[in-house]
Amino acid sequence: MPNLLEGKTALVLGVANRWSLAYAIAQAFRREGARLALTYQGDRQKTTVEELAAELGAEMLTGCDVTQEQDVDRLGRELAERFGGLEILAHSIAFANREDLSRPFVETSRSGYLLAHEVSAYSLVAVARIAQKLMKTGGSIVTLTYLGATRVIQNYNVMGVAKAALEASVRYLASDLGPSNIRVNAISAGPVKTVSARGVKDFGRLLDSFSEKAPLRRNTDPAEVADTAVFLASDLGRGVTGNIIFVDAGFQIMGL
Ligand code: 1JT
Repeated sequence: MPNLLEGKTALVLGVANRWSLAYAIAQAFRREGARLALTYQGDRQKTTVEELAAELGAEMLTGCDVTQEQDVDRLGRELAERFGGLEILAHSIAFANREDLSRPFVETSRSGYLLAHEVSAYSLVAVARIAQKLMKTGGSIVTLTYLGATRVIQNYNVMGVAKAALEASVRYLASDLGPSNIRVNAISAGPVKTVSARGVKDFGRLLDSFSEKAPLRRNTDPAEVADTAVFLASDLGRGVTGNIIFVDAGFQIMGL
């Protein structure tokens, strides 16, 4: 089913390396004929993301630290100059301090709590504001979340609280931007062995118990998360906004 995104321009935030969910999403968008713009977070990621951007045939690559308002504003201006507008925005960014994903949640520091929320939740609001200006004939904003937003999942801790804020932000943004024909949704992915997740305590064990319990008896493949992002970004998803779609091999329906 090629060309579902023909004639559309997509901004993908959060490509850090080949294992990033954002990379799988950018690949799928490109496969479907979208023009691509990517951002990288800092100088440390620049070279890696430059290579990936070239492989993907991205037409724009720029640095953007979402905690810096001037970076976000500059991103908006560069997109306007290069493409004149935007139809798709994929937000695949999160951060929490390592120690906040291993110690008891009650030990979360004020600064760790604020940092996780700023990077993982507020950033969606900041980029939605620039998208609103660029998406003149409507568009689709997609972000990534995780079950830890609504259930207590050992060690997910402050990220779960930040994802709860992100999911609520999806609903408020969907309400604000709906009249401009801009849809806002989240994909709740099952755990994926990305570079960020690899450093998480007992992550391998979590993946094993996940695949034992999930109805499909396997883990989540980044490509299937990406294909759901294509659906939401394409006209096939035109009636869907403010939703959290689970792409998790069915894991979240299970009780015991
Ligand atoms: C971050 C990290 C956000 C890992 C993430 C994340 N969203 C999902 N994961 C995977 C994950 C992590 C834990 C978990 C289950 C899944 C790493 C740091 C940056 C932000 O716990 C059961 C901890």
